[in-house]
Amino acid sequence: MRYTRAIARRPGPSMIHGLTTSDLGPPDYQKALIQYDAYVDALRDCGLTVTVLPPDNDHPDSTFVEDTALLTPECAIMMRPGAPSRRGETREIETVVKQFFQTVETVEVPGTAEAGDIMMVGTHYYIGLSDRTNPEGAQQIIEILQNHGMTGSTVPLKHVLHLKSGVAYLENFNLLVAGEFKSHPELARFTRIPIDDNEQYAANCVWINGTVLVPAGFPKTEQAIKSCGYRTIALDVSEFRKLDGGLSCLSLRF
Ligand code: CIR
Repeated sequence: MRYTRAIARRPGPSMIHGLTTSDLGPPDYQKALIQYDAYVDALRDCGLTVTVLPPDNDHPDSTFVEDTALLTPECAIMMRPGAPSRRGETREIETVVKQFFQTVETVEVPGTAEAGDIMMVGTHYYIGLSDRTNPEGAQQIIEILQNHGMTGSTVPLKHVLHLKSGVAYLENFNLLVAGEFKSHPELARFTRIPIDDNEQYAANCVWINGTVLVPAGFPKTEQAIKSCGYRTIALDVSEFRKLDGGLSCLSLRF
C-alpha cells in the first residue's frame, strides 16, 4: 500500500464553534493555523501531493475532512454525516473527489456514516457503529464495497466518538489500541500495541508510507511505535483535540 495524494481543508475562524465533548475550552484559531500548516508539511514529507481547500466557514467542523468520504482504490463513497451540522460538508468535497475518482457512490437516507469510523485493512474495512454511523449506513457501505470486490464488517463502539479515535492501523497487522479496543473480540487477529491509559488521545495516529504521524506530548506511545521499527513525526494538534479531532481526521489520504 502506497498513498500518493491527500485532500485537506484549512480551518476557518468558525472552528471555535465546532462540535465537542471535551472540557478543554475553545481552540485558539491562530495557533490552529500554525499547527495545521505543520500537518500539511508532514503529509508532503511523507511523499503525498496535497490538495488544500480554502476554509468552509459555514461549517465549523469542515477541517475534519476525513469524515466526509471513504476513498478506496476502487471507488469513493460519500458519507452522510450523523451530525446534522456536518451534512453540508460533503457537497463540495464530492466535487473535489470527482476530479480523482471515476466511480463515486453515496450513503443514502436513512443511513448515516462518518469515515472517522472506518478503518482500512487491505481490502477489508472495519466500520464502527457509533452515535454518528448507524447500522443502515454501515450496511450500505458494506454492500458498495462488495460490489467493488472488497469487504466490510461492523465494530460496535461504546466510549469513543469514532472508531479511529481508539485504534490506528499501522499496516503489517500492527494495530494501536486504546481503551475498549484492547480486548475487543472483532480485532483479535491483529498484533495489538496497547496505549497507556494516560495517553488515550494518542491512539489517533496515521500511517503514511512507512512513517507514523503521532500527536506530540505522548512519549510512551511514540516510543512504542518507534520500537516496532517505524519512523515517527510528532505533531502538535492541541487546538484540534479541543474539538475531539486528531491527526487522521484532518485529511483524506489515497
Ligand atoms: C465532530 O465532533 O464531528 C468534530 N468536532 C470532530 C471530528 C473528528 N473526526 C474524526 O475523529 N475522524
